[in-house]
Amino acid sequence: MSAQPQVIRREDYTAPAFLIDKVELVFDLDRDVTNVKSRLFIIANPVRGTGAGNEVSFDGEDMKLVSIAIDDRKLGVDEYSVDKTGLTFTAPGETFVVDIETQVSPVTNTRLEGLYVSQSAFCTQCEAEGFRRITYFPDRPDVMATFTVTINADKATCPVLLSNGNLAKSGDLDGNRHFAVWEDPFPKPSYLFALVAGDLACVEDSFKTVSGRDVALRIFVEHGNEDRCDYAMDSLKRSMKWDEEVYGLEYDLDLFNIVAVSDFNMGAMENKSLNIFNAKYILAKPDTATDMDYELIESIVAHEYFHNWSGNRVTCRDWFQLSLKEGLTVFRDQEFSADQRSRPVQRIKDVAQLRARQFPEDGGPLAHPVRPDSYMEINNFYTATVYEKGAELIRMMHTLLGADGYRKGIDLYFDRHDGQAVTCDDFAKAMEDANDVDLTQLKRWYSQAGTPSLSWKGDYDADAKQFRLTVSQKTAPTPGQPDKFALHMPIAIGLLGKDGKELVSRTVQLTENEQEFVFDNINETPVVSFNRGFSAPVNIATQQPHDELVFLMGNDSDAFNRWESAQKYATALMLAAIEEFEKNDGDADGALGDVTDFITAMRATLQNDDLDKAFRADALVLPGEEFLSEQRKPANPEAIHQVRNALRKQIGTMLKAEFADTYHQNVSNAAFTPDAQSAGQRALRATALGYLVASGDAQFADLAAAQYRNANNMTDRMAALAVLNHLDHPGRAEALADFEERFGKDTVVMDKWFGLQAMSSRDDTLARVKDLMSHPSFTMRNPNKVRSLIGAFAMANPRHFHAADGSGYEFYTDRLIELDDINPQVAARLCAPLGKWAKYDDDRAAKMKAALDRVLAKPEISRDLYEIASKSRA
Ligand code: 0A1
Ligand code: ZN
Repeated sequence: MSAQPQVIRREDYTAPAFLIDKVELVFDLDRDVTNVKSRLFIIANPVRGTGAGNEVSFDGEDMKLVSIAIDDRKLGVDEYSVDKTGLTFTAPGETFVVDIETQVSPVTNTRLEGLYVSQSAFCTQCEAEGFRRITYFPDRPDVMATFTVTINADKATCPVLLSNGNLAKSGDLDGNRHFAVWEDPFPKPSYLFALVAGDLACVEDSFKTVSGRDVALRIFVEHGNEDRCDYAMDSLKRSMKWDEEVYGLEYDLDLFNIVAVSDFNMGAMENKSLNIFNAKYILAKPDTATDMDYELIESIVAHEYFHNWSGNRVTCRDWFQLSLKEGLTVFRDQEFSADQRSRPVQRIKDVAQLRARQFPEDGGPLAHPVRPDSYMEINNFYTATVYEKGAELIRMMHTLLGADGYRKGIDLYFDRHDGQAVTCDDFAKAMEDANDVDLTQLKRWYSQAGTPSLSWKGDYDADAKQFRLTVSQKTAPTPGQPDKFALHMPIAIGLLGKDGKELVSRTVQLTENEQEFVFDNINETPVVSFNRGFSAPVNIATQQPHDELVFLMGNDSDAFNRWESAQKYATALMLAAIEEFEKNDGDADGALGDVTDFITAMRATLQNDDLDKAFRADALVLPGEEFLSEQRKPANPEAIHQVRNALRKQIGTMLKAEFADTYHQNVSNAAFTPDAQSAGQRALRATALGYLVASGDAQFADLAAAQYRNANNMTDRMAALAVLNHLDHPGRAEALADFEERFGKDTVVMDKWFGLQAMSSRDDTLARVKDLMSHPSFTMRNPNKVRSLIGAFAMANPRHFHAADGSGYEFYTDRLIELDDINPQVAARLCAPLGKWAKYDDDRAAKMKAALDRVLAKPEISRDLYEIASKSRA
């Protein structure tokens, strides 16, 4: 990068000057030089009044222009201009045909945007702006066209040729080549274009839609992985059915293809009728995938499928509207999972994820609204804010309008906008019009960044039998937004009597900075269960007394708040102890003091057979080190690590007998099934094992080693290895060696092995991570490998990443600089942890800032990494 990248602003949006009716593409596939011919049927955009003499401007990067012709006349070099970002020429009229021939090099494409090679197959990734790396084109989502795609390729290495839509024709060509022609009848933006060609195995099934059409379902994987597609296929069929039942949305083509590839920047991609997946979110069988993997597969398969309507049939006008499709689709996949599994457990997971990923983003230098106002590189805005906070916004609309009102709004949205590229305002307008409501204030969630903090105070008037609840909200300034407005948020409230009976369950609408809510006919001082189900995505500043938290842990009818009360209690204990630890110079046990009451409450949860096992497993997990760091300023990673471990040790010691019972009672001899109930049983047993080992009693480390050896599924195997991972026990080395031997050839499974070692709290971790970089299975070119070894070290090993001598930062910075030349998108995503410098002590902050300076000084830094590093440094 030479000059500073240009900032793109939402307010500068203008409609495209020219539209494209039809695109015809012909690919001559070759690993080194692929030839792409593109024929574009262009029409002036009536809203712009363009025509002859106006400039036509196409995006294009990193390719060779072979020729351009207009209406079958080849242009001379003085009739167009081409530079590093695109191609311009003058329109001959209001409608015309352009032929463009380009050449690209798939095998050297390490950015994995555009057309590239993964293992031996060709594949594409075009969201957000990858299509411009294939051919010159108005690469923006509000230009929608029908595509006809011809693929010519070598028959032996590419027997499978796929693109969007329906297969129209196929046949042989000279020179051992063959071709296929695909036609997609639905107009789509270029970001939804996809092509795959390679020697892939296919697993087939079918689905009958509600109106009786048969849809062929195919999953393409590398040969040898055919037996790992069952769960993805089953998830796909359940998603199709759920969308018909809950949203009234039916699939619209006769074919739905999924391809799993090993090299992929993100989780998966919703290309029309040809979803491309990171293989890790498709492949699963009991001895290679954990329960968590199964869960993720189910939700990501659903997410991509749901995009067929929320994203593809109705898409985004511009990339500032990204949450229009992503927030809505995340909400849809969360609700799907809640319906397939346990609703409270799903909500707990979603909230834990929001807190771990989105809240820190919203409170740091990269904070941005759900609908951002500007960007340098759009790839940097596929964030937890756009996705997960965006989903919370939709969830609040759902809460406000009720299930029926929400559905009316959804129906109107799809009726009104089918086939269009629209905005978040259009979505909200459909919700308003269908329900005759005004969502002006709720819409502020689209534009205002930062996590609101709520405080509340209860006041009981025994004479009037009235309970008054005063609630106030405040949002701290974020970069570029010093002043904040009051937001509208639904707050679900429960009031409980002393005997645990629910006196009131009501959702109030908070719209003011401070507001009072009055509850009548209350006969006793109630205990407040606030923000049930996390009805608003906020922080709660008010600390409830410990005895009330214990009461809620045992009595709240809202399962989410039972969990939440345990988290709050544990957080309060640990934060107090961390402060004490810093004063008493490192005695974590002394700092914790007497934690018997808390542990007694944990015992009650553990032994409450009325609660499902998955819930109990979650409720027994202490808030993580990253979460605790967020609550402390400066955060002391060593203190946090020691205190949390000390509390785990005390829980393990005090509840040793109970955990041992739980462990032994939950052995299952049945064959592995991935259903939620069996998974819950395994999770509870794993939690018990974790605490038993944390007690420090050596027999339990032996137990973990035995569990590893005897495991007949990956979930139990990983649970054992996860606890052994931090120990000096000989079982650790044995298990790691065994794992490598068993799964060494399996790239998806080996990611777990790399990740574990990067997350170990052992003293030799950094040295080990450095060694592992030269392991034959490791490569900086594979994003999964980079994330599991390098990313996990920074994001899931605060103790070593933040080592006081700066060794963690130094190692990490070297990797970011190295990676930027290979894959800028992934490098930029990994840069965020260095941006948290303001949370740490002066010494660490100085080292982190120096690391960012070093990143910024890199010659030829990418736009992606520059944006994140410069904003983080500010
Ligand atoms: N739209 C996809 C995610 C995705 C986004 C960007 C990508 O490359 C920059 C790739 C995939 C989804 O939400 O699943
Ligand atoms: Zn998505």
